[in-house]
Amino acid sequence: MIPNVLTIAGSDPSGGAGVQADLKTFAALRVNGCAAVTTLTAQNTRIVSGVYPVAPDVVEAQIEAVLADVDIAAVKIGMLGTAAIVSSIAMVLRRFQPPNIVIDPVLRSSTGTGLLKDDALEVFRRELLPLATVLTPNADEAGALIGAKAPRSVAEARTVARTLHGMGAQNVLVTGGHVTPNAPKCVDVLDDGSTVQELQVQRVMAADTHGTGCVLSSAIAAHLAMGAAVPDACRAAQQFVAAAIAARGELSAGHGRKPVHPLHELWRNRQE
Ligand code: PXL
Repeated sequence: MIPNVLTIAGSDPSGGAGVQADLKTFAALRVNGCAAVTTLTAQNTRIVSGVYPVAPDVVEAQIEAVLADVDIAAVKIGMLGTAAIVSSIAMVLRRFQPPNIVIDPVLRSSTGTGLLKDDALEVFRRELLPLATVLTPNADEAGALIGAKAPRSVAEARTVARTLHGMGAQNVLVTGGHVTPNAPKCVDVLDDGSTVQELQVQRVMAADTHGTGCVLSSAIAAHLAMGAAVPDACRAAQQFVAAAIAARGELSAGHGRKPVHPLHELWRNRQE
C-alpha cells in the first residue's frame, strides 16, 4: 500500500517552495501526494510580487473533498495567508481528525515577504498549533510564536521548544539553520515534552535555501505516513534537506535564490 499524504499550503509558481516543493518531496520519498491550495503567490527566485489568498470556504472544500474520500496517512501544513483560512482549516481537521499533522508555521518568504497576516498569528496559536503532531519552526518563527526574540543558541532553542510544547504541539522541532548561522553543524532541537534530542547534521554552506522549510516538513510527513516514529522521521528529513540543498546547483531554476532540489536522487538515477 502506498501511503497518501496531503499538503495544505501556498502555491509558488516558480516551483521552489510551497505545494510544488511538497509534491516533489512526496514523489522523491515515494508517497502519493494530494494538495489543497491556501494561497496563490506570484513569485520567482528573486521576488514575491503578489499574494492572493483563496476564499476560506474554498480552502475548506478542497480539504473536505480529499479527507472524505482518500485515506490520508499524514498532513503537512505550510503557508496559510489569513486568519479566516487558519480557522477554516482547523475546523475541517477537527472534524475529520487525520493522523500525523506536521505544521510548518510559515510567516515570511526567504526574501522577507510576509506570508501570514499579523492578526492570523493569534488564531494560529489558539486553533491550529494544538493540532500539531510535529511543529517545525525555524528560529524567527519560534520567536514570533512565543512573542520573544528568536533563539540564538542551542540552549535558547531548547527553551523555546519547551514553551511551544506547552502551547499544545505534541512534538516541537526548532530547526537550527538560523539559530547558530555560522556553526559548522546545524542542530535541530526536538522536544516531545519529556525528552529533548539534538539532531545534528553537517551544515551545507549556501546562501540559496529557497524551499528548505517546505521540503523538511513534507519529508517528515512522508516518513510518518510510512510508519516512522517522530524522531526517526525528523532525522531522515534533516538528512534529506541537507542533500537537497547540496544538490541545488544541478538546477538552473532562476537567477535569484536557488531553490533546493528534492528530486536530485531520482533524476540522477534516470540519467544513469
Ligand atoms: O518557504 C516558505 C514558503 C512557503 N510557501 C510558499 C512560499 C514560501 C516562500 O516563498 O512561497 C507558497
